[in-house]
Amino acid sequence: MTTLVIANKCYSSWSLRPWILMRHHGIVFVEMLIPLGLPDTRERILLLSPSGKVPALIEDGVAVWESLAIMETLAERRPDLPIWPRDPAARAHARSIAAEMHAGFGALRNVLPMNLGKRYAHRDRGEKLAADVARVIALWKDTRARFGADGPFLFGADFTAADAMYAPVVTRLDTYDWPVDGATRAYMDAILTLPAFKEWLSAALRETWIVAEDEIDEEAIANFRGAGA
Ligand SMILES: N[C@@H](CCC(=O)N[C@@H](CS)C(=O)NCC(=O)O)C(=O)O
Repeated sequence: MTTLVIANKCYSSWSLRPWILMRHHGIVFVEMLIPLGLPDTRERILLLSPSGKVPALIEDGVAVWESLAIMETLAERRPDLPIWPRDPAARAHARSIAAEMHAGFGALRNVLPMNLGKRYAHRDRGEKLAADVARVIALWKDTRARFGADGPFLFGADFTAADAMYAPVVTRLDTYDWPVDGATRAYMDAILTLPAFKEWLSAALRETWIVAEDEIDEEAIANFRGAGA
């Protein structure tokens, strides 16, 4: 049996990464959602994930935590699926950009928390954030130019672990109305219209939990919660 432990779909960007990869590739799993910010949240997560963080994958009694480790384990156990690109140079590049996301982009993650329920007007939110966003957009363009000719994703036709790693960034640029060029928008739309993403979003918008630390102190220009998708 395969279980994926996740947190709130509206806010948990790390949970979205393996979830969308697994759903897109048709990996059958049981989803266990532990809401963030409740009195028993930490205790419940610790029963399943030694780090006290989600996501965690539990397969045949073995727990794997950290989103990147989960994706590597899924790829190793299901070599038939194109979780990483088949071509060695593309695969090395995919691993590098996935690790870059996993380890970095602190300003992007702190200043623009994932919040699928709201939309905010674009404004200047600091140089560090602007530098992180510029790097992400440059990295997407470079990857697509080198490896993405045969489809809409970073490595072309297949939605890979690298796309899954950056899916929450796509939502952030959308939520915070970041002005982007047409090619970047086309990549974002490929992610935002993916059936697996639409399924996650629809569930996120039906959630009723509010996680205060992921709600920025600013008037939203749209609130989608409660409406479904
Ligand atoms: N580096 C970890 C980050 C995981 C993480 O920070 N998860 C958050 C939810 S998005 C969490 O579990 N928080 C638990 C809590 O705040 O109690 C990964 O890649 O999985």
